[in-house]
Amino acid sequence: MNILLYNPDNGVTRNFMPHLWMFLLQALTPPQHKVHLIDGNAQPLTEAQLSEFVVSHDIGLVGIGAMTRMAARAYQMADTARAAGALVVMGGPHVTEVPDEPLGRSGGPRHVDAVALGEADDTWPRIVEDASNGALKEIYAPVDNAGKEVKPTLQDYPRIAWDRIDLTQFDLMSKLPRWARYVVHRVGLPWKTLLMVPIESGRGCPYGCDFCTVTGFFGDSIRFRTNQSVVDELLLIKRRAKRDGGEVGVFFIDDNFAIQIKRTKALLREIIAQDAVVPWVAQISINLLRDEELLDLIAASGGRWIFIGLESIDADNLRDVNKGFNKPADYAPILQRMANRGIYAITSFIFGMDGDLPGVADRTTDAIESWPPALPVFGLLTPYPATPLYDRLRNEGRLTRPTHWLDFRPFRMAFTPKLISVSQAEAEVREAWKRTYSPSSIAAALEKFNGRPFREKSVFFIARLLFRGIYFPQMRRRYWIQILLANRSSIIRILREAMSIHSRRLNTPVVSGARK
Ligand code: B12
Ligand code: SF4
Repeated sequence: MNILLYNPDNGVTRNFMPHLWMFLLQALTPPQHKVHLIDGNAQPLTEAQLSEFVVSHDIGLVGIGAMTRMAARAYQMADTARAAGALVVMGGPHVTEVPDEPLGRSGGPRHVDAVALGEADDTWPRIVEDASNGALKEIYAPVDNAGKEVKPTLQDYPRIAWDRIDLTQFDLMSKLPRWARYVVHRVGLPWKTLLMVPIESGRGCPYGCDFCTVTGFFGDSIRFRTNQSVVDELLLIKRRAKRDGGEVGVFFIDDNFAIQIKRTKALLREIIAQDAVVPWVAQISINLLRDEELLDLIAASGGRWIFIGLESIDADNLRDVNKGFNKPADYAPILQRMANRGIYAITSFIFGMDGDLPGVADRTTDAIESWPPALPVFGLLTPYPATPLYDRLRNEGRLTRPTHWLDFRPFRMAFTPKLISVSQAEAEVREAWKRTYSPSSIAAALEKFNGRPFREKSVFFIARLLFRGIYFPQMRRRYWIQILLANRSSIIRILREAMSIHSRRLNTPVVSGARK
């Protein structure tokens, strides 16, 4: 049977890296079936194109995965695939949280033939076999014979063939126009390709923050792959980068990469010992980053960026959403200790919390500007189904758009906050993005790199220009021209610095035979 695994786009933003689930399920598919992968974030498809693909490739089964914000688009594409004659199964966090919705049991139309609940590592091969035998069931749940939920241990994690997979659609370099590639090369980043590959080393986070689906979905039972299997995957990726003459970065997509610090340190030591070091990004909560030995190991093993859910600079807000383990007083010193080692933070903030007042954007941005340079991101508190936040707001009668995902609108509130109006909360988030990514703010952040290696500064600059694109439409050439023009002073300064480093290098006499 021919299978298509498809991740819809949301029509608004782009992701910079492929979704892991499709590569994982491909690796778990019984070998007699042929699997095609399309990630709509990198390769947007219209309904007509999807239909044409299904028919021309004789696709028997389409597997669709989607975050809540992509649900409406996913259903639209599921309808299209079914109309083109394929069976459709959906999986992932959203349909696990509201399985009746895609199955048409909650009053709306039916969009899928089957739903895979929870982690599908063990159920996927069964789904494929049932579909190819014409015996697809409606619901697949990861349970044992007694009906008890079984979570994959990850001890026998499959080998994902990163050395053979075509990742052209995710090459960040290929997305840049030729002249921009030239600029990037001049600032000291000489790669032909630049890929970001998702890897997981473990699953689960027990912290249970009220707005987060992770504890409910992956459970509070934390599971890890063996260190060796992670190291082997890194070595595979490293070999690929060498072969392509490019750079490959890794995103450890674990929800909280250092949740068991001892295990994380052991993994990082193995990465260093087996020379599996590649530049990497991970998500770690700030409380775990107090550990200086962990920071040393992160730096030595290639860790460059850490995504940290700081959420708020207000301790009461944090307690309200069950994230009181974040201590705002810790933020600056921890970020500084990271920056001293060349590790920078993607700091994530949420507005619209119950303690937020008008002006929260300015207060938060003032704080951010007093810290070491980072890539801040801002969102609105969003009640995802099956989270404690969703249930609380529903019980309090505060949900204004209880099925907000069926009418996805980026940066729009779905409930009424307490001390701030809906429109004010939405304005605050716009203001925070505008101020933080303004050319003057970017220039000020670059000043903070004095004394640090030039490469850190140039990578930071490029990342700061690109990163916003994950959250805002930045797909058209017009946006890029605007951004580059607005930041021309910083670009010129960086280019001048690159040239002076280049000419200093050319003028440095090479002492024959000297090796250190
Ligand atoms: C990496 C990641 C990102 C990356 C990008 C995604 C990418 N390209 O990989 C970045 C950082 C950009 C990102 C951004 C956002 N993310 Co995110 N992200 C994740 C993260 C950490 C890992 C995803 C992953 O690969 N997991 C590992 C794989 C193996 O698990 P999985 O995807 O769930 O797949 C398994 C099952 O679900 C199932 N499955 C999944 N799909 C399918 C399909 C089929 C057919 C089948 C059978 C099975 C199946 O099988 C898989 C194996 O068991 C998850 C949390 C998490 N741990 O999952 C959050 C998560 C997916 N993100 C989330 C959110 C909310 C966001 C943002 C909206 C945050 C924000 N407010 O800005 C943005 C949206 C950006 C955008 N442009 O749309 C939520 C989604 C909640 C929800 N119900 O939708 C999650 C779950 C985290 C959370 N805190 O709750 N994210
Ligand atoms: S620490 Fe992060 S992953 Fe863990 S429950 Fe909180 S928000 Fe979710």
